[in-house]
Amino acid sequence: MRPTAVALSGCRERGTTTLIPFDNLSISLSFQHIRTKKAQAIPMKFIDEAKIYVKAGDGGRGCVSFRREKFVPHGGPDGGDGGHGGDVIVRASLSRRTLLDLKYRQHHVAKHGSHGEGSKRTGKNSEDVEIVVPVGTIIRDAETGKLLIDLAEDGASFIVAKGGMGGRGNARFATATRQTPRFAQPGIPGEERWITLELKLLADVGIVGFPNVGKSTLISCVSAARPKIADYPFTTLVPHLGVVQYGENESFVIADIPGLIEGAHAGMGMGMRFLRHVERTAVLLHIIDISNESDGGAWQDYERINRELGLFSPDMLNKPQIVAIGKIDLPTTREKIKKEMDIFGQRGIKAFAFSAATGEGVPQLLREMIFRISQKAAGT
Ligand SMILES: Nc1nc2c(ncn2[C@@H]2O[C@H](COP(=O)(O)OP(=O)(O)OP(=O)(O)O)[C@@H](O)[C@H]2O)c(=O)[nH]1
Ligand SMILES: [Mg+2]
Repeated sequence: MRPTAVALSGCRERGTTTLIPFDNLSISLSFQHIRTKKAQAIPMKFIDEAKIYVKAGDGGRGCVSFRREKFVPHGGPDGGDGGHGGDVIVRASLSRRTLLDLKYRQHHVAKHGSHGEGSKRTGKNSEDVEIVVPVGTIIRDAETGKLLIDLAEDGASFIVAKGGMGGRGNARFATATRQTPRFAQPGIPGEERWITLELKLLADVGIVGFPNVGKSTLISCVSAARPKIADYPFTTLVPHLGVVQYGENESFVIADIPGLIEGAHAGMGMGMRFLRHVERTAVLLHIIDISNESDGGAWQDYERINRELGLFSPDMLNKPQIVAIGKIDLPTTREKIKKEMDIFGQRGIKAFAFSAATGEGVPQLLREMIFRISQKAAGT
């Protein structure tokens, strides 16, 4: 097969472009200078939980009316029906990234249907109220905790409060034996409830690891995502998604979340709050940094992070996990890399080695991610 040139979007400004053979694909990677300065941009507030009140509109009242016209005897009942109350609908859209809007606007109330009128005029139906949320939002009834819907696709929508039907007017109740009904139906009240919304980002690969290991550097090298990168822990404070493009028109989504530390399950560091964003990924990419002399070794780090993952949810440990030791451009890492990788090998785990700074090992890592995603999709 003819090699295909693949531009991995994102490798950034002032970078040099290199072509790296990737089996029968060649991936064009541009390697940026690793940024050590503090990023200037202030990230948008990332809100991934919200509780809101929704109330649909009541149906309009049916009308009691009788036709009264000059020279028209026996006019009869002509009260029209009430209009429908508006629904409250939640719709998922790729245009939203967080639930921030809902943090500031808690009440979402649709209008009531108009009342019916004489001359059999039906009341006007009210418009629905639409709440737009990011794709990956899960909605529950706040009182019972019951799952209402998982809006996992762009454009998916769900009625969280159904508008009431309009009441029937007296014209509807006329029969041969009851020619002058002096009653009509009231409108049905619209549904109301409190709901909770929880965002769980949808990505194929989720990056986990201790702070400062180079998670954000990798995602910014292989995708257009631009998380803050700096030489101190907890640089990343909110999750970031990046789209990695490969092949003709194929892509997968990779998520960078804030670093974990030992005791995260008990709230240490950033805690486990953001782990839910990699809960639904097909594959975990576990990045380990051994460049620090004082560290206890890659295996120890690997076990510590996995312990935290398991404490968050045992399911996390059932996910395919790719182990990758980063920063192999650094002499301290180079010295130890073979020994460290052997330790994984002896335990039956294939560890990868890469440098997001020079690009060494990145294509192999990407190939493994693509392979594991496809394996998961095929259910193997
Ligand atoms: N030499 C070298 N340095 C790297 C490499 N990858 C990342 N770094 C540096 O390591 C530091 C941490 O990188 P980040 O990408 O911010 O690490 P992180 O894992 O996202 O950190 P947190 O967001 O704090 O969890 C930065 O100073 C990077 O420049 C690499 O491959 N080689
Ligand atoms: Mg980071």
